Amino acid sequence: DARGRGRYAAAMPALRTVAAQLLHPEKGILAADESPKTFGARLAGHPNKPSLRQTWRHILLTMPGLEAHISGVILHEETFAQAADLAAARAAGVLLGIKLDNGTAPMGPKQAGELHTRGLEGLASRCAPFHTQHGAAFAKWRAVFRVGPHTPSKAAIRRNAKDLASYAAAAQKCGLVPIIEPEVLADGDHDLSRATNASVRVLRGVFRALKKRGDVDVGAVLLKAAMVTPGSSSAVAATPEQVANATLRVLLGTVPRALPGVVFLSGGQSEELATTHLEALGRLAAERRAAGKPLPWALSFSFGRALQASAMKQWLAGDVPAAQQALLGRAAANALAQQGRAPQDPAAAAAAAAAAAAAAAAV
Ligand code: 5MM
Repeated sequence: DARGRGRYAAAMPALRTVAAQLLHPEKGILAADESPKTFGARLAGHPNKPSLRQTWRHILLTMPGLEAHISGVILHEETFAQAADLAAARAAGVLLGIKLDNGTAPMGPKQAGELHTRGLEGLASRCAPFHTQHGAAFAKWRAVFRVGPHTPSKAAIRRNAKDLASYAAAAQKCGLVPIIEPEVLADGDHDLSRATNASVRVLRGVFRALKKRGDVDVGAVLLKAAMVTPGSSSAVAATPEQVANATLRVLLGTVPRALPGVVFLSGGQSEELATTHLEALGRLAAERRAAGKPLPWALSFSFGRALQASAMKQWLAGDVPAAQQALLGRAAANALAQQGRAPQDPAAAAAAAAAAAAAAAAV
């Protein structure tokens, strides 16, 4: 009813407060919004049944201790049918996010191989109930860009940037903090400088489109970005320091100071490598702070695969407590990494052990 619908809206803090909550210095965002197809690709041959996806999301949302290092969970629309699980996460203080994009489609013959993101049609009315009826606090929209000799093209950047900005405006009007995710893919054999160049062009386009609209509060938007790395099949590797330096240079040259935070996706990196890269970024941020030149925005993580991979493996092998410990362990390690602290630190190791013990005691 109308009173029920208004309840969450009235209880929900202002958008900038939600953004700050998501950017808690010791927490990050869990991306558990895989579409059914993507989820199937993670199942190592297990049949991709809705009940299986439901069980996994139940495990995630009701995990004891999740809130220690997870500020919010991004969910696919199908999980919003799991009212009790959503309520459990909310009660633990974990914010809920809704993936509002409807996946990608080809741009057209002139931009062969390039994609745009679907879902703008009817978005204004589609997004409202997630906030008013289900208590979602934030949203996500992902666009993808392939790096190649002629891509990302100007047309692909223009189209996706404009659509990301339209989505951001619609989400804020619905009472949701928009996470904009213009993902520069790691697929390919390009080097670090080509990745840098593509990332700069994409992010410039996105923030230009947001500015041009004029109706988006950038102070209540989060950027979900790929770390700037050589392509996953590149012959030349980069050190974590090179990745962190390139990533930070790109962000400093493109992201407005008013934006509260940048959260990184893992983009197919292993759990360990994603954490190592995040730690190098955290160290650079800490060095700048110590030198009196702090970054204008918070840095955090919004990993999908790099938080869930080991945990899913344990779950599929039938060991739910081990799955919980794996996920909480990754979250704890990344929470330290974003502050530039290594899990090998004695204090860090103690914190991770305590988290694992708490998880074991709770199951
Ligand atoms: C978790 O997967 C998200 C949804 O992907 P599809 O729409 O392709 O099913 C995806 O947007 C994800 O949040 C990001 O790619 C980050 O995940 P990774 O695994 O790269 O950290």
